Amino acid sequence: MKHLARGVFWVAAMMVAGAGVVEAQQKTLDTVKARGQLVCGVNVGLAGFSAADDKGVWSGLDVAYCKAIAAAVLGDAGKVRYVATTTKERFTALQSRELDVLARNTTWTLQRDSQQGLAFVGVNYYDGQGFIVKKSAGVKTGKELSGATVCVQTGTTTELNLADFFRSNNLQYKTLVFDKADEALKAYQADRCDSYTTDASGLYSVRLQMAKPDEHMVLPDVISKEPLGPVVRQDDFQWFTIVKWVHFALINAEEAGVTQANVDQMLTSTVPDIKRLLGKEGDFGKGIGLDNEWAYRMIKQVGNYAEVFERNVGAGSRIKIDRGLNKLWSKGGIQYAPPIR
Ligand SMILES: N[C@@H](CCC(=O)N[C@@H](CS)C(=O)NCC(=O)O)C(=O)O
Repeated sequence: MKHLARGVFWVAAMMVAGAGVVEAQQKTLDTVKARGQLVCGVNVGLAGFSAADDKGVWSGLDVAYCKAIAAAVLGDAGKVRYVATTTKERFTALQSRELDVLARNTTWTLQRDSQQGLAFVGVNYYDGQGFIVKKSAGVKTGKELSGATVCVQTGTTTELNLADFFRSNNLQYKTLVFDKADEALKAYQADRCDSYTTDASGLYSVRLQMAKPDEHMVLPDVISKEPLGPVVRQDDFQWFTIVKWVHFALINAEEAGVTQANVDQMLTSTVPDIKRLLGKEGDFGKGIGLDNEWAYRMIKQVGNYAEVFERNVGAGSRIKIDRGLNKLWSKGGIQYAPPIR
């Protein structure tokens, strides 16, 4: 009897808890829809990833993810409010619900994915940490930086990897730590440090902003894995799934050859993968609380992953980063998305 009573109590408690979970799960989608706008946390300014022009118009690979989510969820890639976040502020801004999603060159690590109430949805850019030095210093590899002073930004994986690299190679070094990237860069350019270190993508991006880019070089060493990707809160599984599948659909669209330019013709495609992607077969939006045209809208308004990459950081951009690891798995890279079915 006692067991039965305990069992009934347990089931009732689970139902209450369950109701709470359902409520929390739907909250972000409902909030975004009611607001009519997605609030997307981005970098304060990292050309190619997220930067605002003099008219306040944002662009970049991470910004394209904000737009893709808005197109999928609200039907309009323009319905985004961008919140510039520094490395230090980014996680608190998301935890305190100031943001719906953080799309900001942020490295997926175990600590961030578990102990901060946050969850990474995937990797929109596979990166690794590098060093930039003045060519005049004659340094050719990371190990030759023994005894160097390195400028680095606080609150980053960069700072931690730097310590690992020098310690594991038994090299002496000093750091100058800054709150903001531009302060660190200024110090490097003013010769207060011998090298500036961050994600390689960041180095290519900031090199272009330097007075004389040709006087600096990125060393060949890649000292860490920096899988960068969008982040949401852990307490909303539905929203997590939506943002995750926005990312997967961008990759699947590239794989299927569906582009911003041909997406309308593709609506009549007989290829099953394309039919499912564009909502012409099946009911795949339903499971994530959307309609079946969510991916069509996203591709129509933003493009597929290749287009987003090339336009912002690849061949069609000023930065001209090689796709490298970010090529599709079928083309020698590691970008891979589960199928829509
Ligand atoms: N991926 C690394 C580094 C990300 C990062 O914030 N990098 C710097 C340098 S590229 C940055 O974006 N700084 C902009 C700022 O906050 O001023 C991480 O997640 O910790």
